[in-house]
Amino acid sequence: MKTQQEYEEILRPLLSKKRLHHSICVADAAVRLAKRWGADENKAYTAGMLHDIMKDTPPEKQLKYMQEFGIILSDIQKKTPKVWHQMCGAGYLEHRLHLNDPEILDAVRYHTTGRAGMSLLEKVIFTADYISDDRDYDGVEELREAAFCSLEEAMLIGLSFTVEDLASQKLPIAADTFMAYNECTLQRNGSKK
Ligand code: DGI
Ligand code: FE
Ligand code: FE
Repeated sequence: MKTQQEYEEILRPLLSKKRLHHSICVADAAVRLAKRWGADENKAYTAGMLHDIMKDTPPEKQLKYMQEFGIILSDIQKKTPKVWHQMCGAGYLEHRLHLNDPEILDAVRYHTTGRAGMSLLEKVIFTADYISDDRDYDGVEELREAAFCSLEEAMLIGLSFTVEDLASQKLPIAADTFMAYNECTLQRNGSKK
């Protein structure tokens, strides 16, 4: 486990000031959620700090990295470049920074899309990214409150928001996003019966 300063030194050459600030805010939210829901606080901090490590890397360079790391894109994935930074980020952490904790790598790998069967740490990072202090969108307060009442309910609100937003722009939606969304709705309806 590195200190905040050490993580900042890793991230500073790769991220804009704003994105570095976002990463610090997500790490902070992730630790608060980890405390609330009993996830590993150190892993939550690390994954939160590093989750967007490839976000400011140009798409062409991300493609090169993914080739180097042996990441093969599906046809839909090829058409969703905004999602690449999650896979490329996990690959970069593993192959360039030699971070080998599979839980942290998966939390980064699915932080944008989510997926079915997410681990607690994956849910914590996914949700922290929506509620971090730097976020300011309509409904963020509602999501912040929800996240401390039910992580799954907060995820469903976040996923619905993302699916609606993408569909309104007629953008392709990642298969994992739908799988995560469906699982959240099914669990919720199941628990109501
Ligand atoms: O990296 P952040 O901005 O902190 O947040 P993020 O990793 O959730 O990325 C959000 C961006 O990714 C936003 O521009 C919407 C886009 N995105 C998320 N899921 C999908 C997607 N874009 C497409 N086309 N399809 C998706 O399923
Ligand atoms: Fe991201
Ligand atoms: Fe983020």
